[in-house]
Amino acid sequence: MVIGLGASGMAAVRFLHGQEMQVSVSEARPPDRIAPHDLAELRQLGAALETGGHSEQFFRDADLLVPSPGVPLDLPVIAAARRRGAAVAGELALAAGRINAPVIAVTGSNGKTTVTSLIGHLLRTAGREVFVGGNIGTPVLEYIRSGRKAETVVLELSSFQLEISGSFRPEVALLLNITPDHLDRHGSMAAYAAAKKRIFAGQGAQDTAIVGADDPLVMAGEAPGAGTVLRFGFKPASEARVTDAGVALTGMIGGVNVEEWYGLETTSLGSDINRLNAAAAILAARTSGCSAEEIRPGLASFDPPAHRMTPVAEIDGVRYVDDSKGTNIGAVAAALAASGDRVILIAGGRNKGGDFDRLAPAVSRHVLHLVLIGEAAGLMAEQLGSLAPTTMAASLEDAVRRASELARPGDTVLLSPGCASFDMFTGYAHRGEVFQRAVLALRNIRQRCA
Ligand code: UMA
Repeated sequence: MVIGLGASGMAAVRFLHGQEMQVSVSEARPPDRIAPHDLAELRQLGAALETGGHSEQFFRDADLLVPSPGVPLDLPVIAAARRRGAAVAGELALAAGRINAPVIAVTGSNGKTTVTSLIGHLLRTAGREVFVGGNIGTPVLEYIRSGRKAETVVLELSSFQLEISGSFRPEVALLLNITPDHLDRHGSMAAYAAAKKRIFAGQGAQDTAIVGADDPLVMAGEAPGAGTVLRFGFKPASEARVTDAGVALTGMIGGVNVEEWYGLETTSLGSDINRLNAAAAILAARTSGCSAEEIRPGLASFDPPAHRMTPVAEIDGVRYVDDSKGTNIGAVAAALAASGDRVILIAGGRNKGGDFDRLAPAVSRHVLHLVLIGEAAGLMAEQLGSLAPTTMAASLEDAVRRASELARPGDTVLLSPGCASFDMFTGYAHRGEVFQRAVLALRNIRQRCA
């Protein structure tokens, strides 16, 4: 019983069908909101389909439930099926033991897309055949089904995927940081951190855990995994120590005693956050057998993913920065710290259970004006409105217009929402594109008027 018919659900249906299982699908959306080609494919595969909700009747004969990552595990139908002995396995549990190459898996509240893409890029630059997917791009089950043979599989993993990852075992597992996110789903920071740390659960003595040494929640509790632990961070004790200009590597890494320097000043990875991301990725690439000579050109040629502190334009001395991927409080705090002390912050969207109060120190220090959008605008105004003048905007385009009217030369207009996008957009990329279009339209108007 596959629950949810998104990217993950469709991949699971195809995979399970290929394993000669009898597959049913239960989906909350009504049929007129499901893509006709998905409905046609289900018919062709002979999969039974329930739409418009999940009923106990439809789940009655299911032996194995495969919830999509976005499906809450406390649904009554899941609890009832569990009570009568049905197993619950997410896409990683299904993939466990079936991936035909060593796996590097990356999780964390922030930076995981950059680190996953960077590891993929470093390995490719070193001449490896790599598959990059998971929470970004192609689901891991599609890779398995394709029959493709990569030399290394690099996966970005979310807490949702890790919560039901069974015996999934990455040879190299990275936990970058843990800051509040998805608390509406996990219920508490302890449960969220425990889900993240499941990335190490299947590891053995031969495997490697790479951890953000500056993050207290990452470092709390038992040593991660059963194998080698490598640390990255600003702390001197880290194997990958981040400095103002780059990353210094020291210690036993990938079975070799290493003392190396990676300069980042002339690369696109020069910011504090990206030097940390680079340190994590360098450790992963080095552990996987790439040499320093192979890694350095990859660092120099890397283009960071879109919508992550992406400069869009400078208009009349005001910088416009797109951080649409900043969907939680930790990401907004980091974006503000990297944006100076004269920021007009556009934030809001669908609240993921975050406590916006935690942004108070960063807002007091960096923000001149708050411009709020989306479902969470009211709550954000309540919790942060006393710290900076606040404007409510009707849409993202309206927010850009209002921010541009408030901004003076030297200011930064930063979109870093601290929320999911789904109340107004199809995803963070859509939100970022709308922001960029609004900024570029503004530039065209100003140029015509000049
Ligand atoms: N649905 C139900 N019942 C429910 C809830 C949802 O039927 O109770 C249905 C929805 O109507 C929809 C489907 O489930 O049709 C959506 O499933 P999904 O939310 O799991 O989305 P997918 O398209 O399958 O994508 C998922 C990940 N989505 C989430 O975790 C929310 C994708 O990560 C991932 O790329 C994909 O699987 C492949 O593994 C996206 C994401 O936003 C990028 N991730 C979060 C993040 O990065 O913060 C964790």
